[in-house]
Amino acid sequence: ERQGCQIDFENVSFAYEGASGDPVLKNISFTCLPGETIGIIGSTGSGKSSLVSLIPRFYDTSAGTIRVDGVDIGKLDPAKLRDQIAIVPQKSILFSGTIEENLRWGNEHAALDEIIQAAKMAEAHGFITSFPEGYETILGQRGVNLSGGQKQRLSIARALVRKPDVLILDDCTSALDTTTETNIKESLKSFASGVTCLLIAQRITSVMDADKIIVMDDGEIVGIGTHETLMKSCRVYVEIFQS
Ligand code: DUT
Repeated sequence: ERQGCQIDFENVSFAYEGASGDPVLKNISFTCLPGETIGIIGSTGSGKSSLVSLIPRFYDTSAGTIRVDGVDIGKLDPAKLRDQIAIVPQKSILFSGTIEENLRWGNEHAALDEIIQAAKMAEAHGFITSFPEGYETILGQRGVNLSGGQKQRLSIARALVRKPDVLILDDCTSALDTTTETNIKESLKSFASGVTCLLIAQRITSVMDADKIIVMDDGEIVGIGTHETLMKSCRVYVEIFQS
């Protein structure tokens, strides 16, 4: 059974190579317990994507330490680390090929029923089976064109097929209506009892029921807590709520 990983950030700072001026992340510290869902919210450019990109070591920190299950990720094999972590990026990356091939990408050995189960959790099974060719439907230039929300659901399904210990959703529900988003989050809860989940979002409603929410502003954490706590204590959070 999956447990999910614990993730610790300790005084992490980060600047993109060659960039001048202030670092993109300043003195970031937080703990995400195994199986927790953490929401991350903040204005555009506040550093949300940069923060999560450090976890699979797409970039290395400039200062501070990130630990996965207590081990400094600087000491872990990046390939092994990336095997445990699935990131669904802001812009879904699908290729010309069948839906099944797209969903299998990153886990070539997945059985078809695992793929279908993942697609069901991501609210994609319905529209997939509405195509005459179903999972054999070809995407891309000579195939069907999907809506932005359908692409997002396939990207989420692809990540679930990999059965990660850590699932990172980077603002990838923005094109979904709130009902679809809520349904996905509900099914993730059963799946996610064993997965640590980081959920970047623009809308407060997307993160409201997370175990805790991190509020980012200009590369810094300006609040961590539940929705109720932040509504009472975090000016930036209330501003986002009211906008
Ligand atoms: N940045 C770079 N190089 C990159 C990516 C980002 O210099 O390859 C800068 C842009 C911005 C800061 O880092 O000033 C933080 O960007 P990030 O994408 O992490 O912010 P965000 O909170 O995820 O913004 P958004 O909500 O628009 O995705």
